[in-house]
Amino acid sequence: MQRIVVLTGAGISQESGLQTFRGPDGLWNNEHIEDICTPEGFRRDPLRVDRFYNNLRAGLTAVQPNAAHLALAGLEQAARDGRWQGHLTIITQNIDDLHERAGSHDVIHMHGELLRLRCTGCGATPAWHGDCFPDTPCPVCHAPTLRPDIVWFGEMPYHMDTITQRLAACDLFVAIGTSGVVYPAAGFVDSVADHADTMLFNLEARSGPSPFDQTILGPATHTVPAWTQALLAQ
Ligand code: BV8
Repeated sequence: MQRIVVLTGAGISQESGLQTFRGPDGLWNNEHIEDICTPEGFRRDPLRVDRFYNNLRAGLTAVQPNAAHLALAGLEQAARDGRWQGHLTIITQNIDDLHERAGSHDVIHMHGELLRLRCTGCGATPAWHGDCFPDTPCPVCHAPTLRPDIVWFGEMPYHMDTITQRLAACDLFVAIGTSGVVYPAAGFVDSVADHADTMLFNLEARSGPSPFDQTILGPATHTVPAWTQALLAQ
């Protein structure tokens, strides 16, 4: 039984039309990370942060999963059908729902989800498809204490216990479309190096020595389907 853990970043959703963070038209080119993607930034100006994520949330309805998302969903389906003797876990840094819309079920959103809010009053995490503002009442406790259910810098990523277990048990770790800048996700490859093979699928080579055994360059919609098809042909 092959146990594969895939870590995805913004690059897997780029060809669906969603912006990456640090590319030529990166999301962070126009915003200051510390003003948007930190609890301090939210405390300082909650309306600015709510508007940023309202805009991203509205943009989700205009995009579709791409061939890379679909290839990973197809691999998970093949395991369910018995066509592949393996187990696939997707850990995503992305807050979009494209893995789920492609048909993947075992998806761990370590940085939260755009289509969910969190009430800092009662802890409720309601699914949310519309806009949220500082005075939007929590649907459970009715207090105006809702925020995006997203992990900002300085906050604990979600599901770290499960992630640690899956990484410890895998025999192949695959990173797709991530710049390897943000921790702890960027350190996963080092944590598996003693017991798993590692592969990076990325549009361009990263600077400096690579911690990955293999690097496959190119757009994810080409490289990922080729990889999963080869796996299923084995
Ligand atoms: C934490 C929120 C404690 C949602 C995000 C100094 C050293 C080490 C660490 C730190 C440090 N100082 C501070 C830290 C911690 C900090 C950190 O890592 N800072 C960095 C900047 C140094 N991390 C944290 O604060 C984290 N929390 O550490 O808590 C802890 C630690 C361990 C265990 C428990 C607790 C919380 C980090 C979460 C921040 N939230 N997003 C949102 O707004 O989206 S980060 C955001 O950027 C993403 O979520 C993602 O994780 C991250 C990186 O983005 P990528 O996905 O990699 O995208 P990027 O644009 O950078 O790259 C895209 C890549 O795709 C490129 O390489 C490109 O070539 C490629 N690509 C493009 N197109 C394609 C493609 N590839 C293939 N095909 C294509 N078509």
